[in-house]
Amino acid sequence: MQTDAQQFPGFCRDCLTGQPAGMRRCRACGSPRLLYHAELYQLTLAHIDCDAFYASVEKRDNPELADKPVIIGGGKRGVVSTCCYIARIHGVRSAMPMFKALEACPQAIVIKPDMEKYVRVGRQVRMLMQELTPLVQPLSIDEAFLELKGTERLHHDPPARTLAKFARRIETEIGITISVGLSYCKFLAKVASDLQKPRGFSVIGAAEALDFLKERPVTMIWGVGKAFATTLERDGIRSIGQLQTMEETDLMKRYGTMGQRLYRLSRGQDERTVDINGEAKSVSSETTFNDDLCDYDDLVTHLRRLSEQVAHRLRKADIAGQTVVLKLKTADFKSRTRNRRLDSPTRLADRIFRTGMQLLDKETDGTKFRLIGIGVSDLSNPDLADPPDLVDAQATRRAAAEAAMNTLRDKFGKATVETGYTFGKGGRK
Ligand code: DCP
Ligand code: MG
Repeated sequence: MQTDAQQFPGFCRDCLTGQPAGMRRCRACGSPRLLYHAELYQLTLAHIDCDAFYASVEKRDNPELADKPVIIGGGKRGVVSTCCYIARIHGVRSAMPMFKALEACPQAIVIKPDMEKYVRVGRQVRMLMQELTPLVQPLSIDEAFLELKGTERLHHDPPARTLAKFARRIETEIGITISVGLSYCKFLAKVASDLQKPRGFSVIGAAEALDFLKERPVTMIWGVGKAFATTLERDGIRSIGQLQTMEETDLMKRYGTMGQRLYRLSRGQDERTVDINGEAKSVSSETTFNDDLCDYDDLVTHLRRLSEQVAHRLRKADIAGQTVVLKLKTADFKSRTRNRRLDSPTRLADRIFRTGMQLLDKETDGTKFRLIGIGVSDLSNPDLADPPDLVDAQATRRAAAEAAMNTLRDKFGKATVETGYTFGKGGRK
């Protein structure tokens, strides 16, 4: 007997019935969510990302919220962690200060993040992913790459259908929704999963890769952040199509190894495979200054903010790190990296920050810097992180102070409480 996949060029994402070419609605259930693509049954590399993850979990647990705009955040930093798609219609976005978000959407319901719950749900999703294939590479709490090559026999279906079934299963068993990107490489699978959110399923095949990328902005390329995009823009480069016309040697001369990445990814060439051990080796945040800085206090202000970002990302990825890494780049582009290994892993902004300050202290000798970064390596699971500190009573007090501050912030909102270092300048102590 022929399978649906052999017989029909497409299928329905709701009931999985195979569809003859050109259908607009499913011939069995009437759903418009049909999937067709010339390479549909050849592609095997997927990226899966949960939709409005924290907000979806909260909506699942409180059905009264279903049709209301929901914002998660307002805890420690007074910013939006995420918001549901209804709140997004009003312009609310992740990382927006809470007061701005509430200006945009005053009727929104704000919920404080419950990290433990999100970590638990994230793990459940991951366990179901591992039933599809052993080749799962998590990237953060709510997303992963999956390689489904060779799973056809196990699932009696090609990867595209297996993934659609999986999306249904997450909805019924976990109660949240996901978006799927299917392609032949990691770069485009990740791009694809973002194209149709929420409840999306997008396919980017090898044949269309060049055309698809041509009109897109360079920021779509993995590794091109704001600062690098500005550099490219200064050189007149905005679209990936422009990169497609440039020589590899030219790009490498201009931008070093990043130039090589631009060359390859702009052409849809990405040989990276799904690597179950390939989780990040370090987590860091850095910033390039508008004007070079040499003053310790100025640098410390940035360090505090960056440490909080790192701690936030560690929590989001459910990991901890034991070595703190300070990175500096001098005005004449020389890099300095300084490490210190802690006696236990950490995910606390305060510990990262204080270690960073000690490392920075030795470097501020009048040298002008154009960039500062802070991060942690030696990543591990967070179970052993930040044990109650018996030796350093100071640290315990600071942790208690941090907790008390968080409570105050949650109660009175945004900038009521700020540490001496983010608000105004801390002194060198
Ligand atoms: N997150 C956060 N702060 C940010 C970005 C994200 O706390 N600046 C948290 C909340 C998100 C979760 O991480 O729910 C996953 O991040 P995503 O970038 O995948 O965002 P969402 O899942 O919320 O939305 P999307 O549907 O765009 O994936
Ligand atoms: Mg997500």
